Amino acid sequence: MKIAESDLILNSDGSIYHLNLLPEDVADTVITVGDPDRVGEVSKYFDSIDYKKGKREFITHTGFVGKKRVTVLSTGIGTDNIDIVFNELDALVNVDFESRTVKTKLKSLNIIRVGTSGAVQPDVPMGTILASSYGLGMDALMNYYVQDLSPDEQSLLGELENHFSDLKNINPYLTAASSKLLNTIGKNMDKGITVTAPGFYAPQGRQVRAKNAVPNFIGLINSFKSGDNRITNLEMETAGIYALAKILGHQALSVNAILASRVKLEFSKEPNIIVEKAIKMVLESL
Ligand code: R1P
Repeated sequence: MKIAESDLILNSDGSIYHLNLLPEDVADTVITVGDPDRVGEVSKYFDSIDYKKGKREFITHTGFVGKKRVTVLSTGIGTDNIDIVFNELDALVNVDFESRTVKTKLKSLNIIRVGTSGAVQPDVPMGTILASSYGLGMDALMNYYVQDLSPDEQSLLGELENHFSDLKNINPYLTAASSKLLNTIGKNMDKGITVTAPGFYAPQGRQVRAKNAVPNFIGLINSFKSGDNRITNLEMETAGIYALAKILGHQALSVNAILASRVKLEFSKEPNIIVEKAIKMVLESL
């Protein structure tokens, strides 16, 4: 079936609408970062950079780490941006732009987020590099897609829904990490469920001036326990990344540089050093 020009928008040079990339610009291994300035912090470790492209907050560098071709791309903040980045990345590799049809042989990308995050457990200190075993979305993105859960995801989500039943008008969604990437890149990292919030302040339990509708949000999320599963950290992209990657047939892992302890009420004095550590751990494990 032909995909409409209004549904898959291409620029006049044939590149995809927001990412501004051509199909040949995407490597099979993609590192996503939130901050556009972090793209160069990753690609400075590349052995060579083939090109740099970008539009809006979506900056891309593609090059080589040893013999492996790697793309690093910034997503900006939030799952609304993840919707754009993941649909466009997938179209770049799995849609024939000439015929506007889905290719018969689909490609599965390895996608690794290197992002920042706050810990919600007292025994996860600042400086930890944590791989998300699951992404639990508190945002609305997955109300718009059909998701097919594994029995394991279904059962854990049921327990989480019970735990969060007092939260009104929130329809949480859950997706597991790629077990392949969790057991390789995430092998020597701490692990836990990552909560993806639809904002930075009250949606993550922060109180500045506006009054919070959910009292003791951090206590609510860090008190969930099911076997070895507990919620370890909060950020704004992982659940959307895991859910869309799975729907589209890609492997995804979210690696979190823990910059804050939300229980000890502290923020790191050396955030760049922690992010650097996460970048190096990921690049060395590719
Ligand atoms: C908020 O400051 C941003 O930082 C975290 C959150 O997920 C959100 O995007 O990740 P990044 O540092 O990767 O952007």
